[in-house]
Amino acid sequence: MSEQFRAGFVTFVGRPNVGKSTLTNALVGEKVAITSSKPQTTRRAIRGIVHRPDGQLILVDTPGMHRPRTLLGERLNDVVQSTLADVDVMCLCVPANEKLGPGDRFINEQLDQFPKAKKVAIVTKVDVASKSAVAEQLLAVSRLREWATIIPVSALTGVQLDILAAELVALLPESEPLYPRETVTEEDLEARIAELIREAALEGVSDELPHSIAITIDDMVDRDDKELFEIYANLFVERDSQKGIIIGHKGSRLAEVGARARAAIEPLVGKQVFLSLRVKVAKDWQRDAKQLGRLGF
Ligand code: GDP
Ligand code: K
Ligand code: MG
Repeated sequence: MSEQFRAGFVTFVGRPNVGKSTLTNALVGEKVAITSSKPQTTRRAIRGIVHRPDGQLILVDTPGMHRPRTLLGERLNDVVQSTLADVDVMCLCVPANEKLGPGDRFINEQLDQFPKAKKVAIVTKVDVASKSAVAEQLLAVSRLREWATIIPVSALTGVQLDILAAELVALLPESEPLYPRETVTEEDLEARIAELIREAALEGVSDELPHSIAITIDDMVDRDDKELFEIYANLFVERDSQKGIIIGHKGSRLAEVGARARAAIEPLVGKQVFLSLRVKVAKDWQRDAKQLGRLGF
């Protein structure tokens, strides 16, 4: 009575901050996508891989669909479009604690462009909503379209995560595993480290600054002789005034960013980390094609 193994691609879409990256990490069981309370935290299509006895979920975490305002915004939308072209299941995430709005409806309508993908609705953050609010949200969501299934979850408390994973696997095609058991993400180490530094830098900055921060890595040295992992990184902002904010009084803020980043990177590399973090200005890089290329977009 062996059930067929299933494997395929699943993506979470939804407005910024509805919990897509947190859900990805919770399902994978490891931090593969950075999260924060700031919009535009996710800039790349990250694949987190969930291994289960019944199948393999390859999670594609998108930067989110929004109307582009800058060249960076346009590039991000291109990433979303090409990522979504061949996924098996698309999950619209809406938080339990906020009424459905035009943003949710806009993204729901975008799903029509991908008729082959199965559509699932996920009501996120049920830990911060009352039972009746969750029920109301489930009802509102059910009216948006015909869903393969609608599932309420909390990535924070883990409520219903196993059921979500099982339901998603059931919607995938029969297939051999697509990734080896030990692989949890396709992102390389350098990209993950850059993202962890960016996450550390995002904490505590005001809402317009996150869009202006980009991280590049000049060099990584795994020193066998010293039990030390050295990272030489740059933190780019767009204006001189932002440089001051990031560095803080007598460098205090930058020191905090460095400490937070090191604490996040050390479990990943399994070693003590030395981090050199230089703050640089790349004037208006979000709107400049050449600079976008240099920063990896
Ligand atoms: P994304 O922009 O959709 O990827 O959202 P994130 O995963 O970055 O999460 C945005 C914010 O919501 C963060 O502050 C998370 O800690 C918070 N969050 C995510 N999932 C949950 C959840 O299940 N419960 C609660 N209470 N907060 C959550
Ligand atoms: K976010
Ligand atoms: Mg995200």
